[in-house]
Amino acid sequence: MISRCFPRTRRNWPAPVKSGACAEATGTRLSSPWALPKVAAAERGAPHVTCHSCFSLSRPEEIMRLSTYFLPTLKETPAEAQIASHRLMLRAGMVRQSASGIYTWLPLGLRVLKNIERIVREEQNAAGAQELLMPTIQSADLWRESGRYDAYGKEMLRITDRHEREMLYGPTNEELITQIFRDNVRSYREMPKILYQIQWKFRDEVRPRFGVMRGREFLMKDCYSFAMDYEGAKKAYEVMFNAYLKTFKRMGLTAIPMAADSGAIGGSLSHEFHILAETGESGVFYDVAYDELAAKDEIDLETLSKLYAVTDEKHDSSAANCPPAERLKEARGIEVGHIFYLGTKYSKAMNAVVPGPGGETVLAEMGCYGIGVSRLMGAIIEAYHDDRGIKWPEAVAPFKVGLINLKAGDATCDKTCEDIYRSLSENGVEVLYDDRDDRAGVKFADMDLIGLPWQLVAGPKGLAVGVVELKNRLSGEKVELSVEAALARLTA
Ligand code: 5CA
Repeated sequence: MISRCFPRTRRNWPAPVKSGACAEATGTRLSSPWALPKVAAAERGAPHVTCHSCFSLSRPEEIMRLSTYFLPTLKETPAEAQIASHRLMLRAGMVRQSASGIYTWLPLGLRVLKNIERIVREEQNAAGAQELLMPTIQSADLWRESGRYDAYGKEMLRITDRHEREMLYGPTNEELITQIFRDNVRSYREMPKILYQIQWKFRDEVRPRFGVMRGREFLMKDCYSFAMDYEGAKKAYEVMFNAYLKTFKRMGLTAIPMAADSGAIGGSLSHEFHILAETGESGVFYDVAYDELAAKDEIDLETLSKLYAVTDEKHDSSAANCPPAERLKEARGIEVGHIFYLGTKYSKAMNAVVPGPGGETVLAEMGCYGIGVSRLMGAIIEAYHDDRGIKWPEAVAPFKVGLINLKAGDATCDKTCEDIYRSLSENGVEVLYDDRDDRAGVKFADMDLIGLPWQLVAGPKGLAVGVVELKNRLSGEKVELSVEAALARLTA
């Protein structure tokens, strides 16, 4: 049995104690620096101590401990943040601004971003779209083909490489995907196609604000459909439309599809998906019937097209389908998605043709479909928070459970918490363990701030009579129950 040091890149880095004070636990000799030594069950309850100089781990299991997790929370409200989601993302240690509208995603924030991304990806795949990944840097010449290089204006970040070639950081990808399609799809037999990516975009917004809500660098899911005719394009639009409703619903959001302007992307039919929020940047008008429809899973375009829901640029109280004042709601919305029927705007400009059954050349009928993946995080927080912090819906939460040890260092509390942690992990439940030696008030406040759906609290008093406390962050409901019952509730 020897003591050994682990490489500094290991995950779950424990907080070091004073140099030389390392109470190195015993590990067996390892064949590779990445292998984990087996730790006897009896040793698991041993104190968790490490040393500045050797960075060794006393107990190397993969436990997400708050004492070592990189979670720089803030007590004070940052002055620059004007809306709740921005304030809470900064205070909960999820993001940090690197430059105006450009953010670093810290571990807690990144976990949520990945969850949002996963739901978006699953629903795109389920809708028959295929994922690819295009570069962030594109050639200016490609954009000259569509005529958008000059038309796009100052929002586009233009770059010149060392050979004086003009490049740009993609604000969107219609040109690039049309080129890929044009160069690789050879026959009507390969049609239709729906291709998407989840990739960073850059738009040099005049007024980046509200944190990730209107960033300059942001993560977007952009999807593009190619069909042989208008009917095919309309079908793809409808499929995406329903996929969007499902996607937002899975995140706990009710998104209202609004007839919208197509702006810089172009095309003749377009819907924006809005989450209602007082802090939303867009004004919207809609028929109260949407509130009832929102509860449904599938909504067909036919039903929707009869209802009135528009962004303020399109609002017209004299329109035939505009409801009377008592049925018309005026609100503010956060645009989390935007879909467009493009027709042949890009295929015509870039000669994206497909040979039809009779050998004739057919211009591809296109659509494009965007979701603001990073913006969604702000939108979810706007919908789910209180004055103490975030209240994550389970589907996107960074961890499902926050396990609070009220007396770190107490052998019974430590052992119970670690057993609970292990048991939950083995059942696929993600847990963040607050093992810090700190006041209960601090622990409760931090847990409320970061908003994990469940808080499981173990303290010496409760354990003495065999109970822990389980709190639901969303409802605020608290119950005392046995460890076994708590585990059963959380793994059900
Ligand atoms: N080419 C299409 C999508 S394939 C497109 O670019 N559409 S878009 O301009 O409407 O953007 C799609 C979504 O990205 C928007 O609905 C919004 O949710 C998000 N988005 C747009 N600009 C920003 C921004 N500056 N910061 C954060 N998210 C943004």
